[in-house]
Amino acid sequence: MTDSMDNLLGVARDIKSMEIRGAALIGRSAAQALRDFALELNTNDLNEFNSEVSKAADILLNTRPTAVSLSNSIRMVMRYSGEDVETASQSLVSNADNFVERSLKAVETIGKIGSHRIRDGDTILTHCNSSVALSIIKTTHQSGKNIKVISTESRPRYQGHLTIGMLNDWGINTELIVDSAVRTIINEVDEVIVGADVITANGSLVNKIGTAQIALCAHEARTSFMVAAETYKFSPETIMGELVPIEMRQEEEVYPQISDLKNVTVRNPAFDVTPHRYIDIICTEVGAIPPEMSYMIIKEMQGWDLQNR
Ligand code: RI2
Repeated sequence: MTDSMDNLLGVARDIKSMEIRGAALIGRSAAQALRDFALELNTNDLNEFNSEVSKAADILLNTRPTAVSLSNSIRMVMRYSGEDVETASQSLVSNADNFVERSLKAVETIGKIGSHRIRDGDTILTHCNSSVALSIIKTTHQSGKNIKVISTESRPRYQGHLTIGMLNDWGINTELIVDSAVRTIINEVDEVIVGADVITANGSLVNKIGTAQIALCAHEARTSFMVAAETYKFSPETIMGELVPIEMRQEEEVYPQISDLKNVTVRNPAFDVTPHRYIDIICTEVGAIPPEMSYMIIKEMQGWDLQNR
């Protein structure tokens, strides 16, 4: 196997095992892996270049089925063109670099936009470990507002532990709770802020398992529910009526000794769906929008052309 394929398979493995995780980082890592793969390809034959690159794209696409950041990032990188290998490769590299730059800038912009909605003295509840939701929280803290964050553990992978480590390093007053304590504490919360793996055409949210229960609690308690999502987290496929596949992960993530129990199985969906009516606002890099505007974001930001599918 060539070195370039070896490196790409390494990134694909890390995405699958969640060494590389978080929807934004998954998208950027896939774009960079495809870029490096193309640069290392040793061929002057454009047909061979195209076929190798598209094989590599498929390998990356098959790592995690839910996160649309992965397919959107790969789609953007694969819109390269060129008369020969050199120009095709340059075009692909520039697409990948643009995606990474656009993603990093979007995370920063969403941090600023979202922070305007948070008041001095607010308590924020967050779930899992979303770099984009945390960008809002960090920006708010840096703007001098005094905030407190409550973070769930986010079983079974405990991404909440990553979140509290980051909040601690930024000097933010933080409290950790078990996932099932959300209803107990919801009346102390001013706003829930979560990230997104996918936003559908009707404005519903696919995010870490447990998000939908939190949204239901927030709705009942009249607590504001904000989603932090770059425009490449919106799913063009859902305009065509496609359902978002929910990744089912291994039983052992939930109960390592499951093989000892012959009559028991574990169901381990990684994500759930929060209906749009429980979402107050989605903070994107092009502004804070009501979920009902998601269709427009898909049409305008991603140049989605229904005729050319
Ligand atoms: P950012 C994560 O998925 C979580 O569901 C998180 O809310 C979402 O990605 C977005 O993360 P996983 O990779 O893109 O932990 O905001 O399964 O960093």
